[in-house]
Amino acid sequence: MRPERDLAPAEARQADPTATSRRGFLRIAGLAGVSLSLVSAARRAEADIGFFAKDLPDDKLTAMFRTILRIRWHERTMADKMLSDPDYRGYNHFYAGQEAVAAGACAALRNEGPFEQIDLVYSTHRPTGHAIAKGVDLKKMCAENDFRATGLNGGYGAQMHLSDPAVGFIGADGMIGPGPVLATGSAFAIRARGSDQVVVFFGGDGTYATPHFHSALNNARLLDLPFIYVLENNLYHQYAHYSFSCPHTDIAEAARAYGIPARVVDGQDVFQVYNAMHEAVERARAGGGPGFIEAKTYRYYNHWGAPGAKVGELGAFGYDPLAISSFRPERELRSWMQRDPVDIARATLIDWGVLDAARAEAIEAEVRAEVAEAFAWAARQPLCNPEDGLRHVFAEGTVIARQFG
Ligand SMILES: Cc1ncc(C[n+]2csc(CCOP(=O)(O)OP(=O)(O)O)c2C)c(N)n1
Repeated sequence: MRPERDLAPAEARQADPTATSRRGFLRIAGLAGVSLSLVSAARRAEADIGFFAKDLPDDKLTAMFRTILRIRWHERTMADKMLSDPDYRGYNHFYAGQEAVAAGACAALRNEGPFEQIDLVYSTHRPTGHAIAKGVDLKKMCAENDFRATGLNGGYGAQMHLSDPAVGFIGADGMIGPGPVLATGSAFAIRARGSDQVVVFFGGDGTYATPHFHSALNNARLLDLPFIYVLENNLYHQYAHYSFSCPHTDIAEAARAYGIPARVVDGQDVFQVYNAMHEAVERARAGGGPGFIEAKTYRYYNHWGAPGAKVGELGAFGYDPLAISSFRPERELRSWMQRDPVDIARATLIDWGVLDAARAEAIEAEVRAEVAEAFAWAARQPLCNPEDGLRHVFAEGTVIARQFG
């Protein structure tokens, strides 16, 4: 039996004592709504999605746990490097806290095989978790993030432009908006070719207020594309609560308005994410059109970089009314950390008899060693050549426009 878990961070339901302004009030109202919706949405999800994860073999379930850990230790190691190693060039929009979304969603995809058969993922400015879950080479990703010539993209792209088509990770994208339009175009091409691949776009709550969100969903439904929008609602876009730009408590409501089947899931529980994703992938692959999954989640670090973080510690804290790191109450962060995706996955697998505590600990030690080795390998690689930076930006040679050729 799965353990009964407290699905909502209790403190998130309490009023923020520092907030007296109208904006503060709106934020409290939004938080309260989100927490309540988290409870009801999670229960609804387990009740009617179908519980596909329970039928998976042990090694597949364990692989999801391992993916979460790989993302987590990549994040923590990178944060430590940024804070303590003056020779490290890498930067990150940290994904820690959201690991279960990438791990659960990508576990339901086809990730191995020829490019014409694997499922495709379009990512965001916060891509490292999606990349790891889709199966990019960890060493080459670490090298890319540190601008090394042997990195995934020759060291010219770094974190916000990671891409590895070999595993269907079409790539990160620093622009908020266009991603789902590109992904629906890709889904259109796939359907035109008669392939049964599906295309997934990961986007944040901040994508709701862009025209691309609505255009992509409209076209996906209109053309019944094999397209799945995984919306990671981590409550904030950059430094603003999503209630400032979205009238819905569940952004999934907007997808339903376009006629797209939409689920709201607890994004801290990898198996709930997997269940919803499995359902959407099966439907899209069979020609049943698009799907939308809103995963309620939270990020443990600041929007960008590691301000407020300390070496060896998870998360970024500190309340300074004048600093940009004060965009959210510290107690809110701490209450979300009590429902950590690593802890939830581990506890569930132990409860199901898939792992015991010793095996879970051994897996974590293996992952930590693997991540440490990836960063050490990357640090030994040659740097990319800054003079070549523009080489891959413009077409070289003569280009003849088709209509004149
Ligand atoms: C077109 C565009 N406008 C503004 C920005 C600056 N920007 C970077 S991240 C971000 C908010 C993203 O929020 P969300 O999609 O919720 O993702 P999160 O950062 O919360 O994971 C903004 C506005 C941008 N990258 N692109």
